[in-house]
Amino acid sequence: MKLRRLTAHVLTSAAVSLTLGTTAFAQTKWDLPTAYPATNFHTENIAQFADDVDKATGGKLKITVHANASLFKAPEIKRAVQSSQAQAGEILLVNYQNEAPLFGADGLPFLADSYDSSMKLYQAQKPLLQKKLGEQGMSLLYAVAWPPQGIYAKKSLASAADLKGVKWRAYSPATARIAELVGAQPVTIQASELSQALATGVVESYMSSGSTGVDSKTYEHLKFFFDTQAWLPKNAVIVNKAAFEALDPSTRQAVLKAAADAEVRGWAASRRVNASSLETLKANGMSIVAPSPALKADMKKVGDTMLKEWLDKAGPEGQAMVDAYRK
Ligand code: PCA
Repeated sequence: MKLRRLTAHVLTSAAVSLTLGTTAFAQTKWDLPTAYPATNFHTENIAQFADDVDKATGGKLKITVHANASLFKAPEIKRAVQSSQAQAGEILLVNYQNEAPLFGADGLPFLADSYDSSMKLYQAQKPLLQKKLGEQGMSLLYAVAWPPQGIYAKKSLASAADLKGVKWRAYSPATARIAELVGAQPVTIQASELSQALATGVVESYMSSGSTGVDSKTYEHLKFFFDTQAWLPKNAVIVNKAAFEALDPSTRQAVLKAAADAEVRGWAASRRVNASSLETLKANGMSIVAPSPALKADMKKVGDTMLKEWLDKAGPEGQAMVDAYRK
């Protein structure tokens, strides 16, 4: 019995070698779950990354991208990669702030509120992210910022007082904290469930990018976008370290090269999508409004409170990171 199975195995391997014309060919397959729709610029960028890896390795590493939280829900993706249920994955870093404050550094209102400052913050955050993920058996391949975050609302907002009692969608601990600070009612809903929540009236307001407003067709339910440009949270593509180290050196190199390219391409795409998505919202009847000085001042105060709270939790390491960023 044993011998027969072995013979069958040898025959199959031989057949594979013959078909492929090489004895050294071994194909590796990875799953890469993401939480955002296939048409989102992050996901399109990841699809290109997977394609680049496929081409550069001559098909030796095939990465299947699972969009729109179809394989794992957004908050579960990091754990899935850590536990090898998926070899790689895309996570929204700020979702993991309760695990380590470091992950929430790019979710603090007005700490880094432009593409340039956000890239600078990323450079200060990156060594710490690598260290933390490394301790957890993972590695950061690349990260890309979402467009700047503004406030979606049903009615015009003169100041933050107009958000009192409003049903507010949060996607992270920080966006839930904002609700508390302005007196709104937070409910945590990930992007893949946002359209539904808007349609059923569970959500009347939220902060996010123009990109997510377009993905979720928010213009069908809410009429205003206050372009506060408050922060630019990042999606990070991470990999299970053991899975990465199991690759041969040239495949590893191809992954790193494709990741570096994806990072550059992703930041450029984010800037473009920031402009185009606001146009799309407008074309669909939304008012894109510059926040009033009062609303701006209120949100700035929220940001100051949250930075203070964050620094209290993040300790000397967090302070050093903020100092490095502000230098
Ligand atoms: N879109 C994601 C996170 C940040 C963003 O711009 C969301 O709203 O879920």
